[in-house]
Amino acid sequence: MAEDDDIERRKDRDKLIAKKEEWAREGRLLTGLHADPDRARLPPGQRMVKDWPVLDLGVTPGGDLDKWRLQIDGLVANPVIWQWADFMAQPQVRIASDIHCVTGWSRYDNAWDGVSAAHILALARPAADARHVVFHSRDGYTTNVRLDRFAGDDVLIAHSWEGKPLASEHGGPARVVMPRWYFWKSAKWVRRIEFVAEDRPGYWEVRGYHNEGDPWREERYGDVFDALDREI
Ligand SMILES: Nc1nc2c(c(=O)[nH]1)N[C@H]1C(S)=C(S)[C@@H](COP(=O)(O)O)O[C@H]1N2
Ligand SMILES: [Mo]
Repeated sequence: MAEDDDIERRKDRDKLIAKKEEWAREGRLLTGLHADPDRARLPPGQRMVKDWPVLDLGVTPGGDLDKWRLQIDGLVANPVIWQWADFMAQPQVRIASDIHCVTGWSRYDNAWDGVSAAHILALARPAADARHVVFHSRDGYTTNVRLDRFAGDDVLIAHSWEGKPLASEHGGPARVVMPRWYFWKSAKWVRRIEFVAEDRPGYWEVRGYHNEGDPWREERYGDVFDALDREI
């Protein structure tokens, strides 16, 4: 029955979330080593994989391109709402980068196609008091990054991977890619990019993950567990 499936799925999801929170409390995978991203391609405590694992909250939003919108708003001079064709009509970039997931796997050499953060910033023009960015996704997920980090030259909203449309399980039709940070900062199924003055910790950031998420500094987990009580 569909309802039973729903309950099962919710149980699996709650179990996964509880497991990740437990790892955060235990400091799982922490080696205590800090590395230099310019020298060590593989961050401390990571292992390379060849496949591409799927990690999310167990909900895969539908990929109906007619209904797809990307809203870019908040503290910007020029708010934007793109339909799919508008998004695809923007200047396109191809960027290859590595993925580093906080659960311990890294995947090298992923070729992404999409619209660069630099283009989005030039178009939307964040106000002087905009300091942070919040990504909102179709599954209810959110994650936060600093504006100067969103402005990194390796950041894009990707619609393709290895020259093919991004699979829906990996965030297609379009997701954020911010490869310099643990992959939980790369919001799948992004629907809104909001520019804000004050930082606003996202889904995992209020559940024990680090607020910044630098893999080479092993910023896996934060230590603010009262944040769990905070609303998301
Ligand atoms: N919308 C959304 N984005 C998300 C997530 C999610 O649950 N929902 N999970 C994050 C986490 S924890 C990781 S590791 C990566 C996983 O991306 P992948 O499934 O394509 O490997 O997506 C990130 N972006
Ligand atoms: Mo993750």
